Amino acid sequence: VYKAAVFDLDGVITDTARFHYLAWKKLADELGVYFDENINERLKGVGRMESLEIILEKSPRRFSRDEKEYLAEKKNGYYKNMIEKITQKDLLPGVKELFFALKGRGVKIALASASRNAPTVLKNLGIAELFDYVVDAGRIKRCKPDPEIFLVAAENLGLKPGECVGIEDSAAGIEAIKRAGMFAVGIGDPEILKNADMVLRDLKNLRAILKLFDD
Ligand code: G16
Ligand code: MG
Repeated sequence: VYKAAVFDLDGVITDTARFHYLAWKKLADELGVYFDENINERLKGVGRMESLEIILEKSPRRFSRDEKEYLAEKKNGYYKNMIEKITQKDLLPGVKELFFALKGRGVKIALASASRNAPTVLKNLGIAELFDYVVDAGRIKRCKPDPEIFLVAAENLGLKPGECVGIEDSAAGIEAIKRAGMFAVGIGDPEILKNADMVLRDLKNLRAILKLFDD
């Protein structure tokens, strides 16, 4: 029987991908580098610097380490301005209901997001206090699909990975959950999330998820 739910942020709890896209797009336009929604798909769940590397693949110019740091910081500034406007209304359907149902069952809730801005986003969504543990993305060395972030979440909850359910919207995230040894719930397209143990369109299907914690 599972004792904790470990959530991804972007694409599961709220749609910050839209803001990441707009912030990267603004930077890419300034650099005169081609960037579109398809390239953006590759950035999901991937860290800030790794994302910048993917964007710069389309540039003929080479950038020094310092220039890259500067560009990543610039994008983060745009992103931070955008997430200031996030409120409760930006919670994806079913999230709040699921959190309260989990709390009612004594199930622990953790966050495994690659975003260093995750604490600000949780605060603005009004759900920060519902988490038992939020992984500090700045301390994670290897990004998803590496299992590190999920293993750190389990360890800090004082649980074995096998006692946790991981919830993700990206293929890399599902791979990370499986490699950590957790039960993987995919949210979104069953085709993209075929390695998950269970796939749901969204979190509105409370019963399917809660069943994992009731049995
Ligand atoms: C999120 C996004 C990624 C983003 C990463 C780092 O991961 O999906 O696109 O690059 O965080 O974000 P930041 O620049 O704010 O540190 P996740 O794990 O929440 O899906
Ligand atoms: Mg995600």
